[in-house]
Amino acid sequence: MNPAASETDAHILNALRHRVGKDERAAKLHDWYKASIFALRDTVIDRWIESTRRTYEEGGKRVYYLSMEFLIGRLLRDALSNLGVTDEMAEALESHGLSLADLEELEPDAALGNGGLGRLAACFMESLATLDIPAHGYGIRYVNGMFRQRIDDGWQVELPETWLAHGNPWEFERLESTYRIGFGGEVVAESDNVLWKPLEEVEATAIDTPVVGWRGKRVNTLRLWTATALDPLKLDAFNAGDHAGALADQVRADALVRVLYPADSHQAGQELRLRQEYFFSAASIQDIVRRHVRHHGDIRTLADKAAIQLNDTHPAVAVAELMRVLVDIHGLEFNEAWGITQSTVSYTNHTLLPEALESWPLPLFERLLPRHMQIIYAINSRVLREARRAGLDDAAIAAISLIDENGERRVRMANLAFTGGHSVNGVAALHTELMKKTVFADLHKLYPRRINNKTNGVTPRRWLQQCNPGLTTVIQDAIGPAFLDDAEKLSALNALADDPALGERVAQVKRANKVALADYIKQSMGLRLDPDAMFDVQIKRIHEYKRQLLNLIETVALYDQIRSHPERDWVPRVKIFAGKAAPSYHNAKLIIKLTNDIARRINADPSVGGLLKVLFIPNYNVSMAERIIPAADLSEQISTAGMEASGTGNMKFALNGALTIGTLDGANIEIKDRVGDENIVIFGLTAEEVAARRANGYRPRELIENSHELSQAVSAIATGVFSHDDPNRYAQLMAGIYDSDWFMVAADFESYTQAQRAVDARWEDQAGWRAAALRNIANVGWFSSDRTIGEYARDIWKVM
Ligand code: 26R
Repeated sequence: MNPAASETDAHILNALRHRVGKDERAAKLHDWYKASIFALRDTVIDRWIESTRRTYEEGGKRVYYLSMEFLIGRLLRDALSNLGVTDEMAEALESHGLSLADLEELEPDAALGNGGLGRLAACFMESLATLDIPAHGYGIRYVNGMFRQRIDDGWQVELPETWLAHGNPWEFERLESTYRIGFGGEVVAESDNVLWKPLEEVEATAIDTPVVGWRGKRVNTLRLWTATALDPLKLDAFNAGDHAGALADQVRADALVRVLYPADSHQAGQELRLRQEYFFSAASIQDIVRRHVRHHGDIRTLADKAAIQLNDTHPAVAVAELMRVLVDIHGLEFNEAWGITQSTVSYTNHTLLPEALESWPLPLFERLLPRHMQIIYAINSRVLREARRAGLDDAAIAAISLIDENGERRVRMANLAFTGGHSVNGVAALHTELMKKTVFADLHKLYPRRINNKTNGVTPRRWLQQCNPGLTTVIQDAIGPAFLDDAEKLSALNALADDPALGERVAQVKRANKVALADYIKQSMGLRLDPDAMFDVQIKRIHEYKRQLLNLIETVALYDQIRSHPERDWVPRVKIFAGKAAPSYHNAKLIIKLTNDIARRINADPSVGGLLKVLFIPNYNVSMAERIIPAADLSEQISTAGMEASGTGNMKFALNGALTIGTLDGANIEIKDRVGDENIVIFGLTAEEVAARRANGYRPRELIENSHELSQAVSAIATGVFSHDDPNRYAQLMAGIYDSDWFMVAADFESYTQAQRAVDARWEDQAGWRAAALRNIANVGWFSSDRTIGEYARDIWKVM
């Protein structure tokens, strides 16, 4: 063993004996797993303490990223890789006949998020540490994160995921960081200031997880809040026989941190969700203010030392909470407090879908947060007076108002977040332009300098180096290691894109990744895949705007074509789907069932002769993405133009050498601009064309009836060809396409099938495909979250 490995080995054995309490002769795999994490964790903690000391000594500005979701996934491989100790850990374990890969599989995914927004927060945390920016992430320590998806007879079934069941070696409780969080009650006047007297209170306690940056330069903190009742067990009630009553407060506190809301499409307006939002926002604001006062004395310098980024509107109530703390507790004048709040806070918007924009019924908001309601009225009167002075008309003023007066009155969280900060950013160029033209048009008129763009990015550590070590080695052999520290240096591959030897090596790695995925699918689903077929992948949340249906209808049409023209040179394809549906989203769940119905039929049909396979991989999560993306040939990014704010999966696929078939939506546009028109397959209506079609009375039925291929496919699904057990199962779903087709599936079908046949033609020219794959890898380094965070740091937070 080399010296580093034997030192690691000694460390593991010591942890096994003294922290796990096991003799190495009796240790089971999960004991070794724990011991390995404990051994590694010591190094992490040393760097963590060193980073924290340095931050205090330097006394500079810190970034606070407030997010209801952090979809971080597993941490073992990430920490090993970022600390550069993977090889010595693997070698130490091998000396006991153990494989590091097996141990890694024991770690549960930390799935404290739904999808794109939560995963972005996780990539940002890693890049903040990598760029050596002092930062804290603030969120909720959900006991049950994203649900586990099981597929029963083709249908999604949701089960609780118990990621904490066997303890979490990465977290540290910080009892000294405990705050009281109030709900309800009333506002009373006391001499010359007002005071909120809450009816209920719970305690929020910090639980910290270290976040290791690349090369371990800095370790930052992800601080997640958990809840405890002030009086967790009322002994007198218990002794009097009222066992439930004695525990009632703790049950209510537990509920706050019990589950992540699994909806990413419709805001349901549940009271518990608003309570969660306030709970973590208020705890975070109190923590930030306390740290500031302790280290800098004067609360009025807050904006010089703290930048608070709101990840969507979920923490928007932090604006009102900060105002409350500044005015009611620190005694500042309203105007001064407002100036400090605006200078400190900024907000990122992640969706334009009207049904996903948060607003709360005013009576609910007022009952739960009476003082915050007063503050929001006060903010609103300021903002509306400004609007009036600027000469805006009544319609514009109604749109700017923090209170929606159409029908039942509601508090608009986006307007609160927009007005409460100095920066409002979109997550891709098109999305940012659409923000200015649609939801925020009037606010943009009033504050024309506030909206700015920060195109999303992904961390190349997790999404290239860790998930695709084979490709990483090939790239390093070709262009040297500089790209490991600066992903934009991948551009050196451009000069080698047509080198057949390099193309061959990249293709070998891709094939090995496909074989590994096929093995996994064989084991877990019993399905045999041909690794030489094109792996065509659409993995993301199931949503009508993401148009899994367009892909499925095209799959059915292709199936028809293969059966009618078996003599043609069809390119063998494996169509891979995965993703979760919000439990209350009926059509999304039906789309999962349809995928499985189509898969069963096609996979069992000998007449397609193995040319087409369809599969839905259950329980898509971060770890599953890390397995699938390196094995993909084709990346499906086919949302209705104007509806996907950015997308980040699109970036991960391109970075791993998949070609994209996509619409001119979100970051696809910027990917096209960087990889070049010849290295991506674009189809479909533009966002402007979609808007024009909708405005001019779109008639999908005519379109469908005029296309033989499309009408065959849609009517086959509608009439039960894939659902003999329930022929009407998809009648309504398909009627939606005939009658309204809001997502323009029919309008884009022709263009999509043509694009797919163009993809086939490219595949036939393997040398051309490999060169295009290389040009994708070479030119998407810009989509590193290091670049994105660099822009936030310079333009919004002023910390670089
Ligand atoms: C209010 C509640 C129901 C809710 C709505 C929407 C909860 C969560 C969401 C998730 C949304 C905001 C989301 O994940 N948006 C995605 O953000 C990614 C990161 O910016 C984008 O890449 C992606 O396009 C966008 O859909």
